[in-house]
Amino acid sequence: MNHIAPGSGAGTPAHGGDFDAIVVGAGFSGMYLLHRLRDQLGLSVRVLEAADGVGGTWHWNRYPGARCDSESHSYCYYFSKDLLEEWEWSERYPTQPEILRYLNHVADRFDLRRDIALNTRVGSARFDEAANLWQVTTAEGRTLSAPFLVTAVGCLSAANVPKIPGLEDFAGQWYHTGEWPQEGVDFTGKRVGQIGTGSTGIQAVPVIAETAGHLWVFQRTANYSVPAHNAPLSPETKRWIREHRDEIHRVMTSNTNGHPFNIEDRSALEVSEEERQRLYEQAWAKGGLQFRATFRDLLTDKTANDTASEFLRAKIRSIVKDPRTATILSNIDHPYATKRPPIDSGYFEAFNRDNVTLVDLRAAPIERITPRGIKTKDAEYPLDIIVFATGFDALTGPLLRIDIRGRDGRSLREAWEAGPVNYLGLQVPGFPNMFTMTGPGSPSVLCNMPVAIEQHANWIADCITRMRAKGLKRIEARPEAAERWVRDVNAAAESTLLPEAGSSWYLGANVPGKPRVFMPYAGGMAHYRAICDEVARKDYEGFAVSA
Ligand code: N01
Repeated sequence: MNHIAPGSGAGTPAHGGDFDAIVVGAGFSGMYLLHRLRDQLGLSVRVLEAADGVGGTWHWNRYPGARCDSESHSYCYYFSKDLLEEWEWSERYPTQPEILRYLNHVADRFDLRRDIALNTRVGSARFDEAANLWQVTTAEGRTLSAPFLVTAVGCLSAANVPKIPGLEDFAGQWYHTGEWPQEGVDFTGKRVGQIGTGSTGIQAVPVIAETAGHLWVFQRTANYSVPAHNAPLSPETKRWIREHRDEIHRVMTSNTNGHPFNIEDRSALEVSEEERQRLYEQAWAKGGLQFRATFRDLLTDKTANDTASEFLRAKIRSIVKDPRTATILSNIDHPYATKRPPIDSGYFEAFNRDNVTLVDLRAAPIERITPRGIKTKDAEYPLDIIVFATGFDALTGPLLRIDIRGRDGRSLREAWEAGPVNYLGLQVPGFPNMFTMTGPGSPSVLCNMPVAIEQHANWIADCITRMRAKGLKRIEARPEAAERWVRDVNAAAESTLLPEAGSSWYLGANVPGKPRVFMPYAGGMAHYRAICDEVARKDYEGFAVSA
């Protein structure tokens, strides 16, 4: 079946476009939005997906050790009770293959595939003002149209391969973790160099080390990590989760970060040193992202944060046996959790293996890649495989690699030259009827993603429903509302310690030339949800809605 063909099963819509809505991306966001718009609103929808399968992030990120940092019972859709009942997660933190199986199950269960065009990369999208239609053109040059365009392109989907001179001459193989080959990579006995020690690199190191002949980890910025303590879910835990679903969902949708735990309402500075250490030890033993919920002020008070940062540095020094390696790993230049905090399964322990060596790029930066390997200021490391765990052009990257043009042909790239101007992270002035799911200006990556995704999809679907009920055809963020929102996004970030991590991808600092703007909304998911609901209740205040 030609999934790209207009109007399959729905007839030609009255507005003259091929579909009522075009959605870009078939990950968590695009799939749920398709279900909402098609099955609950009765719209004709086409989802365009560059990959040869559904799953978005989880289709591409197949690197060794890839698993989610959100606990499995919270990293899933909650919109369908039946779906919740019939799917059982096997481990505390789900692996990439298990999440991908889940998303494929969702695609089948809700019969989504018939409206998803795979292997279809969107090259450009242009708003035709006279027709009130988005004209979306694929990389192969086919054009489809619809009054509504929704980008569900993910926050971390544009791989960032640093431009290190000489890569093209490297005689071995190289891979970026976010574009991992489906057939996998055999590291057995190989000399492997991994660049990058973010969440991804920290997951990959212990697994690559198991089979590699030798693994050199090239570290530019040292990072904190808390053990995941991953384990199979026991029958009792599974039962507990089943019996407490409503409560879990209530917690996830009423707190700051969308996780199934609340931040403790106590300051790190109001307890004794002994009590603080006891609480940190307890949190360390429990493991996971919950560590940062030990005290309410870890992200707002530097002195409070110092207590956590120092606890974690001491843990690194206690795990890593070689004192020099321990020093380099624990010499961390930013407060804990101001960069996305990783969780791990044996990361620091891996440096106690004979076949793992840490390379300190602060002391001797990479100069170039040679045909044989990586050359730093001090030495050349001969390698068979280079793994780039170097992150993404986050949040704006996936949108800007599409040539999106709004009214008067103005490009999104131009509109965002100084940073991602938007209103509620949902719309950009000058780009009518285009919604951005979990993009800059929304809690997105600061939240457990499925929670942020369901909130955005529901808000967008409700908005379209109300517009149709009133015979309204166009919605566009007002420039002054966007200006205010950008100020609010900046103020929210500045009321935390988050901007203190100078090289963070939250700030776009990891991509040379990218404007330095704190991109996600740090005011908390529950607060953000309340703002979005209030805007809708006030007849979409801040948007120009017209017939
Ligand atoms: O990417 P990152 P990531 N030379 O940008 C280094 C999500 N995620 O893929 O810090 C040398 O965090 C860079 O060094 P520095 C999660 O939200 C989720 O690890 O820039 N090094 C850094 O060490 C996460 O935050 C899960 O100095 C270079 C690393 O590469 C986000 O994805 C799992 C370099 C990049 O770290 C991104 O994580 C994994 C260069 N030229 C990831 N360029 C879940 O569990 C970059 N680096 C859901």
